[in-house]
Amino acid sequence: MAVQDAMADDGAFRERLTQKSVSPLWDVMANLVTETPQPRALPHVWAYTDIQPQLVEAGQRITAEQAERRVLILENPGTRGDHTVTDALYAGLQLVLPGETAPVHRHTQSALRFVLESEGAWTSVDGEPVQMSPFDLVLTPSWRWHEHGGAAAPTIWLDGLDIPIVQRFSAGFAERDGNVPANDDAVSGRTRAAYGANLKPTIGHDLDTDTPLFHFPHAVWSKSLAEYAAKVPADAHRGWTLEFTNPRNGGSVMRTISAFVTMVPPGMKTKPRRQSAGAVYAGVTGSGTLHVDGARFNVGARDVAAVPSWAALEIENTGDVPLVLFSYSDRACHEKLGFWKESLDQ
Ligand code: GTQ
Repeated sequence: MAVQDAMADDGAFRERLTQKSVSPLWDVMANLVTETPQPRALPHVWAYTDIQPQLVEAGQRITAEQAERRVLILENPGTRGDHTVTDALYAGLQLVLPGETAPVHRHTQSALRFVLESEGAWTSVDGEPVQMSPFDLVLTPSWRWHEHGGAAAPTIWLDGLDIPIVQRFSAGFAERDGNVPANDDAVSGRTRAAYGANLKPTIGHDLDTDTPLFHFPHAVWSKSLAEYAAKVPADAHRGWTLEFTNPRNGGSVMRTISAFVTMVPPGMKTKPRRQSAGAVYAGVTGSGTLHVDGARFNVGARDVAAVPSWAALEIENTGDVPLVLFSYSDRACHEKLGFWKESLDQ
């Protein structure tokens, strides 16, 4: 008789195990130790034209002050209600209306903002303000005080956070009161002046911290990406991809989250690539199709897509201008913890 049949017959034994808060590994071994990642998240695209009107309506129903953060969470259809976009990451679309402020707070969770619509909105990090223009990347690393303010027009950005990771470790702390320490160093443009040109101050130097540079303007990264594309051929699996880095150590832009920009020229479809990290893509310019494990998802400017761990991804430019995508993933964690794997199909 097979082990499992013998066990199945013995209901009394199983009942005793449950009462004693133990369970048989052999029931679940194949689910716990899988040959390849088995993400619960599904590939999915949120069309901006679908979600943006819901966010505008939210703007009529609740103020930024009341909500603390006026955000519609992108709930992955495979894990609805878990508040996750991939198995380990969170995504949301945040709206700040003219004249509003999303109040200052800080938390363990690291956050990035990828700006979708803005005319002069701002975020401040430890008191230092930056202007947010469309397709800028703005970071609020772990435990930094941050607040957001609206300007001339409604402002919408994509929030990317490591909320599920912090939740799994039950490591979350937050402070909301107004006891923000005065930061005399918080002069607009200070971190860009100190770190923005491949130079760094020789004092106050700690390799082991999050990036001091927290604003990566679209005007700067899009120029680098275009110049890179003019100098080297597109990679068959990645097109042209550049990673945003921490200028102190060259590593991922935050300790838990990596961020990238990718360009694929008209007529190109990349070859299938799998990575152990779960990723979120946002359209910047052009139009294309993400083929995820063979299923097709159309993406254009401001659309957001979830690509779960180990899904085979091909990026096809279906238009006649370059397809540019921003992405973030939990690769930073995978690399630090020794989990990172990638597979390139021919
Ligand atoms: O802007 O600080 O989407 O704390 C979720 C949690 C945004 C924020 C989110 C947050 C924020």
